[in-house]
Amino acid sequence: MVDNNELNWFPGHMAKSLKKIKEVTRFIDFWFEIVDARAPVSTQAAGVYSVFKNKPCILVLNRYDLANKSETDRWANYFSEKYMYVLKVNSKKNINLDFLNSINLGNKKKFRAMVAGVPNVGKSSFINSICHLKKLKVENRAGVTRDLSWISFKNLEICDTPGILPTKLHFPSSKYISYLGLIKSEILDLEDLSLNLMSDLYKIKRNEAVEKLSDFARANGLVSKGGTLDLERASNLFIKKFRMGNLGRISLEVLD
Ligand SMILES: Nc1nc2c(ncn2[C@@H]2O[C@H](COP(=O)(O)OP(=O)(O)OP(=O)(O)O)[C@@H](O)[C@H]2O)c(=O)[nH]1
Ligand SMILES: [Mg+2]
Repeated sequence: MVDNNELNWFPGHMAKSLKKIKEVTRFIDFWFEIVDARAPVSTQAAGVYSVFKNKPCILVLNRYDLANKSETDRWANYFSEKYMYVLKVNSKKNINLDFLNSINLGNKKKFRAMVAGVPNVGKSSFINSICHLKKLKVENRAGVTRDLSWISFKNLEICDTPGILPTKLHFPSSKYISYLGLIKSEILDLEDLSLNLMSDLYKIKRNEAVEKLSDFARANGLVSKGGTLDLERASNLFIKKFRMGNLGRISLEVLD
């Protein structure tokens, strides 16, 4: 539900998955925390932190291809003190596992790792890309992976997990998670979301955003037979363009 800038989407499968993740953590050597490079703080998997206790963590700044380059470099530098390793990746392309050689993981011959993060952030894509296969189901909507599943590749056994959100998302994380499509779209008012997104991206007031959305509808031929502008379709298209990077490489969260 959307309420005073707070979002609440914690369906039963998330609670169940969190329990299962907790049961498996003692078997793993380290975990990958996947965040969206465009809002790396708001997309941290706050809800799952505690279950990993003190397990070493590699932070994955995913969708680097959609985020501002220099802002992401600054974030990587910022996080490098807090994490065992920080990766900037585009999980739609294959990723070389050589980075593991530069991390001190002890003398084990095989490692077990787990991937965790909020829904739709690219967890399954990341595993597919480091294992150079397309085994795990990937789709552009929140809630695709519903259970834990293990994949073996070289000296790594890696576990994919369903996306988990905190039980309550507060502002501004709720806003960024919505902009990025990391929550079930059915609970969002997309017209309102597109106007807020326009206000934020172009630093304009709400009434100016309403004008801009109308201009956008006109420019994209989104006019109904009677001649009225189809603002619903315009909102959907604007949000889609932003999420796919068609408006450029944009970071929502930047370091001061
Ligand atoms: N441009 C771009 N798209 C990505 C990247 N990583 C993932 N995607 C896309 O993001 C969408 C979601 O990817 P998934 O791997 O299914 O995300 P997930 O975190 O496993 O999602 P759930 O299982 O629903 O929690 C898909 O359309 C992917 O193609 C990336 O680095 N760059
Ligand atoms: Mg998945």
